[in-house]
Amino acid sequence: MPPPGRITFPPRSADEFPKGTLMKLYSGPVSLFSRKVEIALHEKGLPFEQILVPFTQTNGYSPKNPDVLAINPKGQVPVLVDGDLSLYDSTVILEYLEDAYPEPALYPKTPAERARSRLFDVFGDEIMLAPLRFLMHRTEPKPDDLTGWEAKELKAREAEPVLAGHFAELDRALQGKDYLCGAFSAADIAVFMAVFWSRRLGGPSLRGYDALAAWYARLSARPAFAKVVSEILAADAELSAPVEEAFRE
Ligand SMILES: N[C@@H](CCC(=O)N[C@@H](CS)C(=O)NCC(=O)O)C(=O)O
Repeated sequence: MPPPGRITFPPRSADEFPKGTLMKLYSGPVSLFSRKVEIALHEKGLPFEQILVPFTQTNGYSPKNPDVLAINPKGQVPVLVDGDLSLYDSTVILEYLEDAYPEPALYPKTPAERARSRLFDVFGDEIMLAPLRFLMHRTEPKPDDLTGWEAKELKAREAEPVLAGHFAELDRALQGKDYLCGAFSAADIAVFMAVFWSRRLGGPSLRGYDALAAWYARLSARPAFAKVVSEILAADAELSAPVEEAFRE
């Protein structure tokens, strides 16, 4: 086992896991929540079998994978199968991974710090997701009749300053810090995904948010993040419409 906090990438060999005990992750090629779990698995050095469910920008997650439907009443990915345990919801999965495979730790040690880390998870997954949803049409093919598209763009333009406000809050939280909750933690994974998704969808620039930009670069350089980001960008090149202001400077 590596010492706590150490990056264990590339993952431990699948041979270390007896036949049939390798975890399975049902994931989506451009699923924010599935990719969040993949980063956690890579950070923990845990090998897994990745099962990418069908997804297109025109039909979404259809047809649904039958295993996902059987395990998750919401029919959503990510779904993790570890032995006889089947789980859904990225946050539940991250907390299980921490309990079952504690090293390297992805949550702080004290109850207060652990709770703060979980609040950042909510901030990324729910608070930032609310305005982000208004940008999601941008990876879909533009229809011939642009009326509906233009209406969505009006909403997106209203959501962008909300996201910029969240960037400002994060920038304040990161003043003088390398990570959101002391050492690197699950908080950084969840919030990174929301910031990355915002940039991927042509959301606000990081200019002027120096602490946030430095944190974003610091995480992007971690092998686990770099691997997952490159997989998402490769999936976008195949599946998604190009977004005009993606990753704007
Ligand atoms: N709160 C859930 C959200 C999962 C979620 O929204 N998954 C999306 C992909 S990112 C999905 O499967 N959508 C298909 C659907 O809702 O039918 C989590 O954290 O796992």
